[in-house]
Amino acid sequence: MFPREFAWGAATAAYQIEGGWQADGKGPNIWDTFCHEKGRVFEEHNGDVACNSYELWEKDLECIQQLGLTHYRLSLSWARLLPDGTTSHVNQKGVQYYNKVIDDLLACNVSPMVTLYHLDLPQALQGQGGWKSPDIATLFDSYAKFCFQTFGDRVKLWITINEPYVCAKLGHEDGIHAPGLKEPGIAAYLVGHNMLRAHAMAWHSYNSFYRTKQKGAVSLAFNSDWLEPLNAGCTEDIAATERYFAFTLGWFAWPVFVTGDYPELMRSAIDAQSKKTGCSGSSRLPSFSKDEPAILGTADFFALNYYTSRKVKAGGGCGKMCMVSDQDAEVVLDPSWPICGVSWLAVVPHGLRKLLKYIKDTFNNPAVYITENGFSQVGPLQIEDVQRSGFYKDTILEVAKAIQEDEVNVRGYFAWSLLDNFEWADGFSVRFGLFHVDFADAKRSRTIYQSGREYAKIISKYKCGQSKEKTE
Ligand code: GBH
Repeated sequence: MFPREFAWGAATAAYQIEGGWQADGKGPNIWDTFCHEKGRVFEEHNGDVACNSYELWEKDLECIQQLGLTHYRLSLSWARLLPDGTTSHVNQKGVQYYNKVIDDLLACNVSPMVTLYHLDLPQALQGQGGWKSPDIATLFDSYAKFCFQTFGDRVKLWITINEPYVCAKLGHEDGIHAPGLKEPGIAAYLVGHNMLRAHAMAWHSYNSFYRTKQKGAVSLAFNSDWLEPLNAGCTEDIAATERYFAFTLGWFAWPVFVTGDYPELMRSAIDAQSKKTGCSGSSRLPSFSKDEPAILGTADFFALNYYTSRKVKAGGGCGKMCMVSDQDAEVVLDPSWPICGVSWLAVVPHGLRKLLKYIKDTFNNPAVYITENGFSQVGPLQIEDVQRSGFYKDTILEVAKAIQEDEVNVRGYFAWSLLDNFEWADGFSVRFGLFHVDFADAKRSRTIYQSGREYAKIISKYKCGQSKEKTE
């Protein structure tokens, strides 16, 4: 049912779990700063301690083993390794921490997938303009080379940047993520552009200097919803859906997988809008320079974070869950797709299968890792989280169908998340873990949810292609 080498994983991110925000020479990052400002995050929560994985890594490893994972996706804290963001000073304590994590995983037969950047820019680099500054690309490239050099003998799966869309839009347009900028229609495009440049440089560095020896694979992780026109027969809704795809997944996946440049729909809309509103004739969407490393072909696999599905309706302007002002489409929630947990997450397992097929057809049948997928609980805590258990069962069945019936080349599935953790602007009020974490307890004790037991069952059933149907 699943290929023999299929990766069964769970994912986390440094700022969301580690804590130790000032431990052993770590530098501050933009989430440290953001959370310490009043009114940014739910009830002024912060990641100062979080799950305290910086001190409690061994507890995380026990959770990983209890689930029977073959892979674990973690992210590195840039400022823990390079406190001011540059390689002029390396924090050896940070190197030791990640060395131990990686070595412990391998000793337990678990392969690490390592993300270099999951929203936590060193504060010192934000002071120099952060992702809005073109210089960030070479700074990121140096950091990436440092990581390949230091950990690449053991890490074979790399994600450069997690969800450039989220960083660009939520951090620089909506201001609900760090660094909290609200510069609609301008900053997000600049940031997205520099993230693509940074990613491409890092991929080329790996390709030129490390690939032959280390034999790993490098990509970047896109977030995408599955999108359908509200009225299947309505041409305007169909066009609005295409625009919506272009302005979200296409914004980043098109340059990397299809043309080396932005989707035409995005380019033409932003160019036209820029002209109309002044901007001295130049487009708010930057152009790639021919003198820099090419963007096209800079992904060795397709990494997808999937959470939810949406119906799209034409011409509504922009709602809360919609892209930059240039996009012009309205998203509606289909009442048959229930919202559970957080307000943005309609639970639609079959949307994942459809999205996988769309990716196969649109991006030339790449190898795909589902690098995040999950569903949260809010409010009264349920350790016996029946609904979430069912969600994992249903979703993994959809992945199986995508592989078997649609012949999508899916290589792995990572549940978000191993642990309840710091859920960005929602603080600790939203729980995505397979393990419950008691944030009132100094020991941050971890307890498996029913959904965690369910996932462990699924893994043991399918691991190593040993499903009963196939082997007997
Ligand atoms: C992932 O993003 C992140 O990679 C991960 O760190 C995070 O913990 C996980 O999701 C769960 O949230 O509030 O209406 O503006 C998923 C993509 C895009 C989903 C932005 C939430 C916010 C919608 N996210 N979206 S709204």
